Amino acid sequence: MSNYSLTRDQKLEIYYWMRLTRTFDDIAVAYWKQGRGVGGMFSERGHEAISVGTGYALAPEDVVAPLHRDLGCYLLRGLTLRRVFSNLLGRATGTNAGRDANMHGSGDMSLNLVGFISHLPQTVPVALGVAMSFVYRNEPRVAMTYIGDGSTSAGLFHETLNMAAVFNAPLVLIVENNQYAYSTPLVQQMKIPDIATRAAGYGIPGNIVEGNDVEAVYAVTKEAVERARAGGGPTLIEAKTMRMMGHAIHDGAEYVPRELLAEWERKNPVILFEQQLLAQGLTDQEELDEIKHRCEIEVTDAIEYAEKAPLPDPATVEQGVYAE
Ligand SMILES: Cc1ncc(C[n+]2csc(CCOP(=O)(O)OP(=O)(O)O)c2C)c(N)n1
Ligand SMILES: [Mg+2]
Repeated sequence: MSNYSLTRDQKLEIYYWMRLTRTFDDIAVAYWKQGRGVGGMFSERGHEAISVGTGYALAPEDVVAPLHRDLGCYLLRGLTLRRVFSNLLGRATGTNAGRDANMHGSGDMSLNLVGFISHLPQTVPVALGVAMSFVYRNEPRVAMTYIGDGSTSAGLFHETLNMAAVFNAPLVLIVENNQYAYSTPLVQQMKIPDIATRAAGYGIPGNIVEGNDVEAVYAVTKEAVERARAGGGPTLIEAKTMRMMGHAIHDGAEYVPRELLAEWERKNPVILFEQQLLAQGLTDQEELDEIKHRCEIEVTDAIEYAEKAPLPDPATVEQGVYAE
């Protein structure tokens, strides 16, 4: 365990981002199940400790490229719920102005947030490019990105990690091992139980962390980020969790054993953190309930805003298109 400790205010801030993410997720899933959604919707249920704990370890000047289950990271970097829900409803006020009613492309470089590239794992070489730009400019900044367990089987993951290692790039790569890639369980994907062991093949540190424990996720990430910033090179962190719903909203995940889900529901990262905060004597149920209530108000506001927002003007269809 590292020496990076968090203050009470920081812990409550982390709790707020996790709770906001979960509230958003719960309401958005219900919204889609009522047939009111547009396009696709990925649930990040179960990933809250990873997206928030890792994102919180970055400095504002660092650059992060989150994926489809990292809503918490987008939000804590400053992407507003209004813009996120607008995007999910394909509105002009969304992050990609209605080009993709999903999280794809939902970045904002003014927030040092690279938009999610749908093609997996293309975000990894992009993040390496960002990290190398910091080396060339001699800036003490770090790039961080994510990859799913399934996507680590793609060649690009290996090529990029090797290059990052050789160039000593300030890159932190978070493997979100949620045990499934669509309907493919990890055991059908690789013969090793721990993806982090692959880091040794490139000569870089590979850490394993309990992905539902936000304080542990924060500590291991913060250590990797500060090592990268100090010129210590890249780190791979495997955060173990469970995808608690289907791949996306259309997928009922009937192929996932119910006992496995029940086992991981007992390790619900948001509830686990609540219990830790209470046990540490840092808060009481009343304050936690107040935060929950605030999150519900914010999500409701975002939905109302997005529903009233305009659809994109067809005349703008060529904006942002660079190919001929
Ligand atoms: C190159 C490419 N092939 C296929 C897909 C379709 N696809 C989207 S997510 C996904 C599964 C990814 O699994 P994993 O990497 O474990 O991430 P998770 O969704 O579990 O977080 C697939 C096959 C894609 N986006 N890109
Ligand atoms: Mg997966």
